[in-house]
Amino acid sequence: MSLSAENRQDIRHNWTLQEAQALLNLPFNDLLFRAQSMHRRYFNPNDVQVSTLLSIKTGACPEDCAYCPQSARYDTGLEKEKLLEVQAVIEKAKAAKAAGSDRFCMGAAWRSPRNKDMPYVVAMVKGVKALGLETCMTLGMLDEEQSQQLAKAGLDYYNHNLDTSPEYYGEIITTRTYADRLGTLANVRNAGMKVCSGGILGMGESPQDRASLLVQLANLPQHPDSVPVNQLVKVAGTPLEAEQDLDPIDFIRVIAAARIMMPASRVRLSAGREQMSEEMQAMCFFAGANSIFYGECLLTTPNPAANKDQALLHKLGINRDHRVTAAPSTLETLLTAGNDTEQTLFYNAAQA
Ligand code: SAM
Ligand code: DTB
Ligand code: SF4
Repeated sequence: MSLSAENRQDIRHNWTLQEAQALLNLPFNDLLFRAQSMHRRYFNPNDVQVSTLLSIKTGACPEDCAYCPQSARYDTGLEKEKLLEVQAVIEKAKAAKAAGSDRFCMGAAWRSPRNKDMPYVVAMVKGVKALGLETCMTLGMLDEEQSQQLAKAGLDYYNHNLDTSPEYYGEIITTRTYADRLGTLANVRNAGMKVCSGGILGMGESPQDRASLLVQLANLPQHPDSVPVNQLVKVAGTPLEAEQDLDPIDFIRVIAAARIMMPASRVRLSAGREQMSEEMQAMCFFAGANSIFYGECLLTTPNPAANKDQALLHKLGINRDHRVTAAPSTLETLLTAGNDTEQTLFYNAAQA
């Protein structure tokens, strides 16, 4: 069987809950072996993609997401900030580029952007892109027109997480529905932007909920180009402040299953790294995580210091991937068309 034919079979959109559960329940070594083998067919196993996050509008959000320090409904002591000036955002992006980031992600504590906010966020996208950085935004729900506006401005990625399974969702958020989230993802995709969508683990969900979230993500019309897997950052004042810790082994299992179910997507070891040991992060990279947030702050909570991350990556022999790679959505199109050019886009472990 040719490499392209094998790869075609890897990319599936018909995952069942039983299959996802069976993956998560494999003996740990079997699961990690399968995940690492899949990883090597699509990516250089020693590369991670590095993004920097900036909160462009902080706190006072009307939504009730139970995990979130930025909801106006919970007293988390967070100092709110209105939308930053465009130039201030561009300065932060310059610093991120100088520190070696490939992608600059801008997040706003909004339910959705108001139309009067759009010219400012459009200017931010244009300004950051002009620096030669990939751009990503997460601004809440988007309608078709807002998605078109951002795509036209040159926004590369839009982050909008499904967060958890459809079954557990109502325990976590009541102010927007799962269908709303899927609608935003469709608008983003239809406007031609790359989709970044994942979830949060450790919110009291069951193993079945974790499998069900993975099935939702993998069965989207196209796999998200990036899949952030966040570990809940427990913030005092939020309803989930005292949630029980998730077993690190169960977290790593989800990373591995995500790699197997969405082979060509970047799986991001996202929030929660500050609370993880180096060994746990190393296992996540082995399981197929190949993207991280870099820099001392996520949106409002701490992330490992840059020098600590540099030391960890150095110890593991992991390089930052500075190539702007073809999006998996493009790869999928090529594969479906049976076009041979994918040979040049894949990292071939056999020739490494
Ligand atoms: N307001 C927009 C929205 O919710 O779509 C964008 C910003 S919101 C902070 C982006 C994502 O951050 C959420 O969907 C959630 O997955 C993640 N997040 C927020 N608080 C978190 C926490 N305490 N721990 C882990 N992830 C968190
Ligand atoms: C995502 O999945 N994780 C990032 C990003 N998308 C925007 C956000 C994590 C936020 C963690 C809590 C905070 O710092 O406020
Ligand atoms: Fe608002 Fe986003 Fe936080 Fe939910 S996750 S409360 S929408 S900032």
